[in-house]
Formats: sequence, C-alpha cells, structure tokens
Amino acid sequence: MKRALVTGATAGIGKAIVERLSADGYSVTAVGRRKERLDDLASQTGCVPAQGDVTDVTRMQDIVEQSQPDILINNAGIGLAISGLETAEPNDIARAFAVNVTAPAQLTRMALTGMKARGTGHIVSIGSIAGLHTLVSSVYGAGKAAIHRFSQNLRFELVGTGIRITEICPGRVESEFYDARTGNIEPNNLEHASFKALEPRDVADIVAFALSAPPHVNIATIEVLPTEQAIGGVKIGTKP
Ligand code: 8X3
Repeated sequence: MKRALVTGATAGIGKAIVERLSADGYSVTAVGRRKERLDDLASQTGCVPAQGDVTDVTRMQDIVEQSQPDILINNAGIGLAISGLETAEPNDIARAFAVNVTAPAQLTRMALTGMKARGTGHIVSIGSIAGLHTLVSSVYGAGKAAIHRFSQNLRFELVGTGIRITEICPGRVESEFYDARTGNIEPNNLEHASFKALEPRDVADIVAFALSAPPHVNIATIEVLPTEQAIGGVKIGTKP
C-alpha cells in the first residue's frame, strides 16, 4: 500500500485529497493544525491524523520519519497579504512565504531521503494560476511562482532517481481560503465566487490522476480553471 502525506488537510483541497486517496486505497497521513477537524477526518476516512504547523521543522521531521511517505502532497497554503502589499502586515508577509514556499521546500527535502532510498516517489505541489500569470497579489503570486520554479528545477535535480514532480495550478476553488472569517484575507474581490468555481474534489481528482499514471509518465504541470474564469488583459491606471 502506498503511503501519502497530505498537508493542509483540515479543509478545502487538502481534505478532499485525503478523502480521495483514502478511498483509492492509499495509506494517508493528514497534517493540519486543527486537531478536532483532523480527528473527524480520521474517523471518516481512516487516515492517520498528524497535528502540526507546516512551518515547524522539528515537528514535520518527526511526522515524515514516522510516516515514510512515498507521496508528498504539498497542499497547505495561506492567503495572508493576498489583498495587496501596501496594506499587508509585515508579519503576514513573512508568514505567507513561510507557509507557501519555505514549508514545502523543507518537507520535500525531508521526504526525499526515504524516496531516494526506495528508488521511487512522487512530490505533488498545489500551486496556483497566480504563480503562472499576472494577477492581483504580489506576495501571494510571488510565493506560488516560487513553487512553479521550485517544481521545474527540482525535476531537473532529480532526473535519474525515478522520483516524479507534479505541480497543479488551480484557478478559483470554492473553499475556506476565500472566507474572510478564517482570517486569511480581508473581504475584497477575492471573496467567494459569484460563478461556479472549482470544487476541492475537482483538484483531488487531478491529484489522483497524476498519481495513477504509469511510473514512466510524469504529469508535470496542470493548469485548471473554472469554465467561467479566464486570464489575461492589461490594467491601465490613470493618474490625474
Ligand atoms: C488563487 C487563484 O483564481 O482565486 O490561487 O486568484 S484565484
């Protein structure tokens, strides 16, 4: 049975990935900060709950050593400072990069040791269209762009090891990420979509697809949008 480690597992895309991979027969360790939600998820899916903050290197090392993942899903992400640089709290900028960039790099480093020893592994990172295209947020976009380059260059570093690197870049997903009540973002044009956004399980299905490809096939980068979302255009500011 393949072992998967999923971060950001208590809500949204991460929770949907845990549900999907558990149903598909993977042994799943679910990492998140909210213990009650993790316990609920464990009783629903049979996953192993592992409470912790992804920026806590010591705790993450323990979890990786315990779970020995064949598959690492770097899903945990945070929308701090997503509303704009000028209004962002200094600590929010630091936390955004810590969660969205540094933590996936650290976790990947930790997981690679066992994967290399076993000669097989799969790192899946949930990026964003904000990492591929110019969108509203400088800080959030920079973090997701870092994940894009991280994934591309890691593939280069690991060629010849049998380890696959997949990056999935969703557009708008209906999840708590956009819920101002969770404290991630202030209410603005990133609030819940007024159109049919992607559902977390749509992204989980793509993860399952990438994992189920034959070992010689690496689904490298997938960009996925709601049908009613398009990217492009030029913004012109007028200074009086
Ligand atoms: C954020 C994607 O489309 O909501 O990851 O700006 S979008």
